[in-house]
Amino acid sequence: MSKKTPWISIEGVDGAGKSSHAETIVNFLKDEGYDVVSTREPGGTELGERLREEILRTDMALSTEVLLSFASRAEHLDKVIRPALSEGRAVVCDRFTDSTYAYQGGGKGYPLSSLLALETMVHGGENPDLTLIFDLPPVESLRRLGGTGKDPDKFERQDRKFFEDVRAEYLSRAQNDPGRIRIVSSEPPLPEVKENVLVELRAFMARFKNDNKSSFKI
Ligand code: Z5A
Repeated sequence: MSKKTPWISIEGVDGAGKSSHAETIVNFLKDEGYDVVSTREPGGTELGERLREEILRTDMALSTEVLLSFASRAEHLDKVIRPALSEGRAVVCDRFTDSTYAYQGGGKGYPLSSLLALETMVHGGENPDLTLIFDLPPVESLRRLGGTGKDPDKFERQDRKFFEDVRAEYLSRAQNDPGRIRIVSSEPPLPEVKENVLVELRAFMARFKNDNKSSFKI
């Protein structure tokens, strides 16, 4: 039997600290002995990166935005995620389907039942083994983003109410799927958040090895 390898996604409102902690997660998995593929959504493939530019920069109908997000995801699963996992590599994905529920569902009001139908079509039962949501009140995330000097994309130009709705949807998903989704508060200083990330990763890895005991036998 081939060894099952972990797939971790990271989520959160803009500026909540995903990028700041992605490296910690990758290094943790490397220390556990895995080859790690680090990837992102929208994007992760050549076509996905082209779709990303459209999704982030072009004004479009909400259903178009949803369909392009899932199109990027279909390509990503087919070309990057499934091959990596089946070759025994671990995957760290900066955003995945929880983002679509949070931004297009919670933030923009696209029906969650339609998102579920698309999720079922595009990735069936496949989901990350662990999702870390970096949680931060929007007032603070907007303050942090204001300090980056980056040209804001169309999501970053949304108002505080939008980010509050995005955050609420993330928190609701975490409550409904506590086995997969863990919340990490991004309010404390970076070193403290990093330590909390490591606590979550150690607990996850112990569960993951236990749940997949048979594939860890040599
Ligand atoms: N999107 C969507 O709508 N639907 C979908 O299905 C998918 C995505 C998949 C791009 O995502 C957009 O795509 C996203 C949703 C949409 N909305 N936007 N914009 P992205 O992940 O590429 O972009 P982002 O969310 O804006 O990520 P980011 O700018 O890289 O932010 P971050 O990774 O969460 O934060 P950071 O760069 O690590 O930190 C931001 C700043 O805060 C930085 O200066 C840090 O040094 C600082 N920071 C971080 N943590 C701390 C702490 N603890 N204390 C103090 N300062 C901190």
